Amino acid sequence: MLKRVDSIGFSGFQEVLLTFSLQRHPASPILHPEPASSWECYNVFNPSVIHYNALFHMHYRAQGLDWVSRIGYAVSSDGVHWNRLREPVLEPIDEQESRGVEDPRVTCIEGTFYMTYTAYSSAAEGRDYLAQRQDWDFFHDGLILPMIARSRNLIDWQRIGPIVSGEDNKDHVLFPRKINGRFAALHRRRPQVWIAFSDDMLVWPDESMAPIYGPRQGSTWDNFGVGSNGVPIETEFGWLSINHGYSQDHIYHLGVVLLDLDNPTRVIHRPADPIFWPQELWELRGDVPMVVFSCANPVVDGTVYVYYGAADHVIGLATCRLDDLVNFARFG
Ligand code: BMA
Repeated sequence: MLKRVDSIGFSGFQEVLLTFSLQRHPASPILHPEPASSWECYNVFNPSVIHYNALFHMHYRAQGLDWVSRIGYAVSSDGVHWNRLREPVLEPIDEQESRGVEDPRVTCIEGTFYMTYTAYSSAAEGRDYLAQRQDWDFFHDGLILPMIARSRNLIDWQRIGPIVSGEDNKDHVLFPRKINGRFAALHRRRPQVWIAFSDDMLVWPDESMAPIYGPRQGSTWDNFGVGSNGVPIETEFGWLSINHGYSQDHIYHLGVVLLDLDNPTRVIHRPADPIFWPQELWELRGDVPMVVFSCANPVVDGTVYVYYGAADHVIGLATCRLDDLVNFARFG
């Protein structure tokens, strides 16, 4: 369906997409659990993918016999067919990660790769902290930390530390460049998506943090929870940020929001409708049903590749033209 809108200047009218949805790649799901592996035999999901040196590089969350999440690595020339390493590239190293390292999001900033990931702990103080929280509505019984690690080669990772600690915070993702001279990250401080800034990636002062947007009352799909997905895409019209949302039914949908380039706390536009939701059997059923959860949206030759965990069990790919997504983000 097309909508006519006034365009800026004297160029008259332009037609833009009013409704929009990502298109599943016919090869999806593109990555399955590996039955012969102890650490990735149950689930592979929620991958990061970047396009670097003409190759697609995937870091994905995997669970095997011990149900602890680890991060595996795979590489591809076409973004569809993958060769994976036999061993994980990131595994828990201490108590604060004892239940797993989850949901990687990788970006390259000034020649260094950075991965944000969630550390999941079974620490007693975490349980105490959560037990005090009357509004804690989820299944976690441990403490989570929004971590950052860095790498020169995408394989060896050194931990930098968390953006914040002692709170329910995750879905953090770095912008691909500094904004006004500082590193910038989106993160989820329930129930809203926030921004944070840092001079050195180590310290993210609380004074620099600000809420941007949250669940929408009246919405049928994101009135209960929201969070950011992959690395924001820089466009001439603003930062295009794909996000996820759900309502009480816990069906995950993907949406999009356009943020101001210089001041990303300012929402330029946030279309009311989602751009993707579970429909295929392997999205509707799995380890956690009715979930499409994305941590990656690399743009290659004008196409946005949205990689996502489906039902926390396999990895799917859906695509669109960047121009179409930008139009939807501006006018949808
Ligand atoms: C979120 C995250 C994701 C997961 C999703 C659905 O809270 O933990 O890792 O895919 O729930 O289970």
